[in-house]
Amino acid sequence: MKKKESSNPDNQEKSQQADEPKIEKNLEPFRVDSARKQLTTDLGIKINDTDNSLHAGSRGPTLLEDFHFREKITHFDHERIPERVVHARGSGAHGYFQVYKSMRQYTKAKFLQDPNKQTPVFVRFSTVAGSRGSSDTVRDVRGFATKFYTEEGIYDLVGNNMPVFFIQDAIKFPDVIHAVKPEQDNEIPQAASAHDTFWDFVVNTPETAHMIMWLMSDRALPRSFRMMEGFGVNTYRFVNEEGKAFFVKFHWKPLLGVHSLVWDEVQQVAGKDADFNRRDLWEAIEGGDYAEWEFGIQIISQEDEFKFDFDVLDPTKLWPEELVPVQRIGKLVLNRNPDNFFAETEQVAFCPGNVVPGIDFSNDPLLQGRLFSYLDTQLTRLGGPNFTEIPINRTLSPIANNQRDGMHRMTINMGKTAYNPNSLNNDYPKPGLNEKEGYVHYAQAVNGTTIRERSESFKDHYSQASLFWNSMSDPEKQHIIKAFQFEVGKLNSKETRQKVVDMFNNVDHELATQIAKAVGANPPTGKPQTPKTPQIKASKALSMENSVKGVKTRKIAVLAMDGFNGKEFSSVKAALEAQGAKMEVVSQVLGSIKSQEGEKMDVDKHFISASSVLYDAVYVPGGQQSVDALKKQGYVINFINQAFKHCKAIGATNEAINLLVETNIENVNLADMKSKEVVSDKGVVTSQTGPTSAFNDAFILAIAQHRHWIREKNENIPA
Ligand code: HDD
Repeated sequence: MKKKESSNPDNQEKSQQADEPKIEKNLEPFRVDSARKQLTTDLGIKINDTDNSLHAGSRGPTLLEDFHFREKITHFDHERIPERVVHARGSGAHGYFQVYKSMRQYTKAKFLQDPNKQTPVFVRFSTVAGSRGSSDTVRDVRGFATKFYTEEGIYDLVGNNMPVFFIQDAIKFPDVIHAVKPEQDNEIPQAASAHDTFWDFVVNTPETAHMIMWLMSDRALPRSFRMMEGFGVNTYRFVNEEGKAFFVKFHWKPLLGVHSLVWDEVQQVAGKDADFNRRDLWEAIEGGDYAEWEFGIQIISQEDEFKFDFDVLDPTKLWPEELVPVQRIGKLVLNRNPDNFFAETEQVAFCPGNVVPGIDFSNDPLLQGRLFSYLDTQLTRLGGPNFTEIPINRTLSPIANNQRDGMHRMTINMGKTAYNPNSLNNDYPKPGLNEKEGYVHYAQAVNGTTIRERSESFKDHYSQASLFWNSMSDPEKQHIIKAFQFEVGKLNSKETRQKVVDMFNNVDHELATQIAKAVGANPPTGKPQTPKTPQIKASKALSMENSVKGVKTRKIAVLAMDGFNGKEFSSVKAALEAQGAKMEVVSQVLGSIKSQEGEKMDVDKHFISASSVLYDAVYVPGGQQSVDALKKQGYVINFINQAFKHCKAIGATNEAINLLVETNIENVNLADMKSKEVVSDKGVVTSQTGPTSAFNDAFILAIAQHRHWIREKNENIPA
């Protein structure tokens, strides 16, 4: 049975238009729906009882001849495949990509030529260090891997949500991963970088400095995959029809802006909802709120290769957008959830080496090593060389070659020959049948002696780490300091703690001083390594404060009990939902509550299962009876305290203002709130007479701010 993009019928028309052309062609023959079918074995034998194995007498031994039992257990015993060695935990979705205008100036890649053409894609987001069952909200890099099913074959863009990487040469990848993964003696800690081996590696590997700054920033705690940037990280080449090449870096820019959670919050979310990011993506797509990004490219001509104060081949460096602007050239839309997690999200296999004509590699030594690793690891994970025949990995283009046999081979290759050159089959499949269409590697002049050596131009490890620091807003800087204080504070080795302080003194003296203060280390005394004079001092594009803001798809909890003011609730709900926000009614028990006007309203979550950390904002409608009941609940006081502590918008109307008085929120003008019509102070928005359009507008504006960091100046909230 064909499943629509979303199970919500309202979205189906939109989805069908958006989804052309599909990879249905690949997936449809394999979809099996068991509705109204009798249970059978894998061999098609109909089965009448799957609850009792075959015994010799109802209390006797089980008989080996019970083929249904044997098959069922055997299949179960072999259900697991090895999890990915990194990026084990992931979530995927289908969609399409569409270019805005032809990119023929830079590349001949066909999927980047025609603005009327939609190329199907499958995207997998992931964390890096944790196992498959680990929590979504951990401090980590996020993977952002896109498979384009182009007319010229599969193109994979295997990126992350941070534009740089820990190391410059792929040969160190096993080292950095062994260091960050749980320690080898006790396999502790899960999905966390806050432990001795990781930081031991860091202090011994100065090239990690820039990436560590990103990892300690809130970029490592995304609010949603839908609110995350993506970066190809490595430098690739575009090659146009004339054979001219350009260096290119790839970007994904989320239309909802880039937004993150806060550290205190993510630790709680990990327990309350380990699937927080996965659920967010799934529910958004099911509800018709498709996830959208613009595709960006940065181009440096080959003639300008040496014009910058960084080496364009160094993957620990970004290309500041102020120096090399990002051109937004197309759009990615994710509009369909997978039908089966294992068949699609788990079995999908990406490789940065999968490119189409018009896209080529640079000599970036990290990229070069990646070209080997992905295929290699997939041979083990997916059981041999035929994993490109697994439906999710199959190209939409015709395949003809002499590759044969192997585990799980599905294709029945016809004829006698499986070699070139051949006369028996007129040399088919013929290489170069159509010269124009074949992949031709860029004709790069290569010259050098065999040597294990890092280029001198790769040796400045601190300038861009400082650039990142200098580009942060004050709250972002404070979060980075706190992240270091937490991570380094977890280290058993005092020596490593000191080395972190000394190393990051090269990035910023104040940063290092603040780390030292919290972790029992000596203040940094060493002279910072003098970075080069940077071409720019700060980059606006690096701070999330400058990102797009809005309330679309934001989740707002409504705290209410019997006797709440139904009119007020309806007014706020209508205003917020008109902007695309989602509201959930949270009350003491599930079922329904009655408004003071006598109308029933369904409760979405009860106090036992809902938590402030799972929402973007909270609204409390008036209604004396409801507010009096809420006041008596420690849960409710804690909910509001936490929302306040995590700097989220809080709205209260009419009698509900008195509930705020019972909480520990501080430094907002409660006196004004009790006496004035509409007050909006540090993200707390109130209206004495119930919601008016002025209240609704102010509350929407407060939610759209994402967070009100100014409140962090006060840390005394007991939540
Ligand atoms: Fe990698 C998976 C991204 C460097 C080796 N990598 C993997 C995935 C992403 C990235 C998103 C998950 C794909 C999926 O969802 O299935 N990796 C990156 C980025 C890098 C990077 C952006 C730096 C630019 N990776 C990197 C290096 C190596 C690898 C230097 C090895 C030399 N990566 C792998 C791997 C994985 C992988 C071991 C594990 C599972 C897989 O490939 O299929 O081959």
